[in-house]
Amino acid sequence: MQVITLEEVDSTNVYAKNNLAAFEDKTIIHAFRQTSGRGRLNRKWVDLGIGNLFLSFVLKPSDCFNEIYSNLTQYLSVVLAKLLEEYGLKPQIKWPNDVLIDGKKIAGILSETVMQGANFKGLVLGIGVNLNARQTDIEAIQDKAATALNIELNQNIDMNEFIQKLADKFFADYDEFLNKGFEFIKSDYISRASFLDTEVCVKGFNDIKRGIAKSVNDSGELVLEQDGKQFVLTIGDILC
Ligand code: BT5
Repeated sequence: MQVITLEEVDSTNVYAKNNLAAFEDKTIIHAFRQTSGRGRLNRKWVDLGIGNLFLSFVLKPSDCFNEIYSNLTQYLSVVLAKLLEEYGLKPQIKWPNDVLIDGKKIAGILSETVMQGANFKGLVLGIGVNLNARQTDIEAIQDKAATALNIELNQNIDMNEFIQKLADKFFADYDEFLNKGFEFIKSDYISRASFLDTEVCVKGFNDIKRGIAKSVNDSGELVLEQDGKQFVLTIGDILC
């Protein structure tokens, strides 16, 4: 596992995608500053200053795309949740891959698939974790409640140690996850899920669905019940 460290970059995901051919499988791109961090669906990831984590895993698991790769964000959310538990926190996962502390967002995960024409080239799995943020900067994120590990623990966090632990945990079960898929992490995911058996509204591409979040199926999809009918959602955001 090689770690490439950059002082500043627009986005570790964009950098990894643009230079994918130059990187071996399992390379980690880490930047101290990220000027144009990307969230899902064209949203932004805010850089809360030096000491916060911006990192992308370059993954080249095979020559062709496998559905299981879509669940890597959920795999990483479980890995992160377990790591935060080692720091004494009680993280919760909000479908599909948000990691929250007491309902506040501490991390964001973004997976991007790289294709060349019809050929699958690899994946870039990015993660941002608020490790050392100031409360005043956190409050500047107005559309969502957010927090940081240093704020939760009232102490500074050693970023190198955190990266090492995150990478070790990620790769410890990575091969087994690729063989078995979401089912391999399902119980770990469900036991940390904050949304099951509650009424939720989920924003998809074109609509918002409201209903009871009944379960997460073996493919990691959300099963929603609305007026006695069940819907299976593959992508979306739980808004409330
Ligand atoms: C995400 O998107 O949560 C995925 C974020 C992935 C960021 C990493 S950093 C390394 C790599 N390189 C990149 O360019 N990206 C990845 P989404 O679920 O769309 O959430 C975005 C929303 O989270 C924003 O609209 C804000 O509401 C909120 N947000 C933005 N920055 C935040 C922060 N630092 N802490 C907590 N919440 C934040």
